[in-house]
Amino acid sequence: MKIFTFWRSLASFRVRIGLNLKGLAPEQVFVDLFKGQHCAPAYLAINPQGLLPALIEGEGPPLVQSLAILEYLDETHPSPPLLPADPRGRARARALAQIAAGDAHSLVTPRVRGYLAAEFGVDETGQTKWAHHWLGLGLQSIEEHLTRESETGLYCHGDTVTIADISVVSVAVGHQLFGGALDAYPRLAEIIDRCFQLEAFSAAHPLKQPGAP
Ligand SMILES: N[C@@H](CCC(=O)N[C@@H](CS)C(=O)NCC(=O)O)C(=O)O
Repeated sequence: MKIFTFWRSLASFRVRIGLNLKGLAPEQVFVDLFKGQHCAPAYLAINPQGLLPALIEGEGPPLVQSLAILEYLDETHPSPPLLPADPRGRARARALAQIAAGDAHSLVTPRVRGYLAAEFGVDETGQTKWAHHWLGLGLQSIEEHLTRESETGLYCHGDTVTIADISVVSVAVGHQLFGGALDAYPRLAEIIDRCFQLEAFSAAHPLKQPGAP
């Protein structure tokens, strides 16, 4: 198994957590987003979308999209499960994961910020403001779900880690990397702290990866 990853990639961070939880340690290939290596033909041959991460395992095309990869890992390595046992629970965990990974994270990736700069002249301060806005909106809606819904437990859904925690942690850390704080989201912050008590989460943190400042 081989993962294409980069320290600053939040989507790769999600997959690193999943791999750690499953006790898997694939070979890592580092693709430097800051040097544009994800746009080079060698990486586009792996993932035509030019986004990290990608996972190669066995036969078939590389696996892409962090949430799809996490679900693949969960199906192929069922213990510990990353999804609740019941359909309603799975829908809730997936929804929280998508608010974070889809609706929030997707709006602050390098290609989006690069387009804002190139097409609309948005400087770094403006880009950071943009990131705080969209990540903050995502975190705020997750906080509302966590506080209103009795399904929230020690973690985002019940008392065991699910893909919801993995996704929410990735976006909360992304917010911090943009200089944001989590004080406005106390329930979420408490769950993030609990997650980072687990080695699978703490070892996967972007700032602990090779190449991180
Ligand atoms: N929805 C995708 C997002 C993938 C993604 O945007 N990856 C970022 C790094 S976190 C990337 O490679 N960005 C390159 C760019 O924006 O140019 C996933 O969850 O895998």
